[in-house]
Amino acid sequence: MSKLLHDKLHCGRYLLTLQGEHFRPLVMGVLNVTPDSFSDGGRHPTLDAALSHAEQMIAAGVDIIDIGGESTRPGSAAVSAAEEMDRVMPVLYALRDCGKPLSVDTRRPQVMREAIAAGADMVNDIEGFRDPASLAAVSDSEAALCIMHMLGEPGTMQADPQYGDVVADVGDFLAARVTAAREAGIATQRLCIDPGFGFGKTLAHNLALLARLDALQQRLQLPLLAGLSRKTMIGKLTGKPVEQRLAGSLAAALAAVNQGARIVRVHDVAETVDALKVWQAVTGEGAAPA
Ligand code: 7PJ
Repeated sequence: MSKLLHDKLHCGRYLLTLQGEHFRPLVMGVLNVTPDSFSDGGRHPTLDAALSHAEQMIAAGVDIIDIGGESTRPGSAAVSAAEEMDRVMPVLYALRDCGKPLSVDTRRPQVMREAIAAGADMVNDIEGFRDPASLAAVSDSEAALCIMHMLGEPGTMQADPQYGDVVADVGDFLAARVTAAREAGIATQRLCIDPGFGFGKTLAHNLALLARLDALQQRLQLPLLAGLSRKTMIGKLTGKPVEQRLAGSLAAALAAVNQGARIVRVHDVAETVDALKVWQAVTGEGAAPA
């Protein structure tokens, strides 16, 4: 497992161990706050559903909760800033004191600012903070940044993506964004990187990145976050629809941590936590499970 520049990720109110004796891979649980057509008809069905989902993730051993109000799946339509804020902010306020770091998955500087003011510990930007206003929104805070690579835009990114060498190209992009973040006054201890599986990548691109994740992490010496859960690449490999991708997603998460990923972003927290306990007992990486 490659060495990192820092032992702990400075994540708002929290310090998360990234290497050494007490390290174990961290599980980021996805909390989608999007209107549910199958709601039970409560007064705040979207909020209630999100909070009970968060409760389940906490009970299952989640390390970071990633709150998202905008769907960025390939081909998805954009939501307005007001709509995104209406979805995300009540969940942030409600979970503020839940004891787990809260991440906000957003591309909007305005949402970043409001979220940090409300207590968000991390900002996860699928655009990798390319917008200078996004770096400005997070610079004067303690929040961690997840800098993700995406080629193009969610609406069109899967239309024939091209790279020279995908690992080198993604590394170049991430290195440039890390430099920009440092120049904006953001401490290295607040940064993690993400190759952005499925964001402007073919199956071959995704597999090349997964197989060489540790090379990418070694180049930047920053903790790497991998999001593979239920993605199209799992569907392509298994022939399964999205609701039957659990086993494939667990295999992908293990492949990622085996390649040095420090954080995995997943939908199925309980199952991933179990898989990682077994992986860790076998590989002897970091801390023994309690
Ligand atoms: C990712 C993400 C990912 C980070 C999404 C989905 C699509 N943020 N947000 N990394 N994916 N950092 O979950 O399928 O891979 S939304």
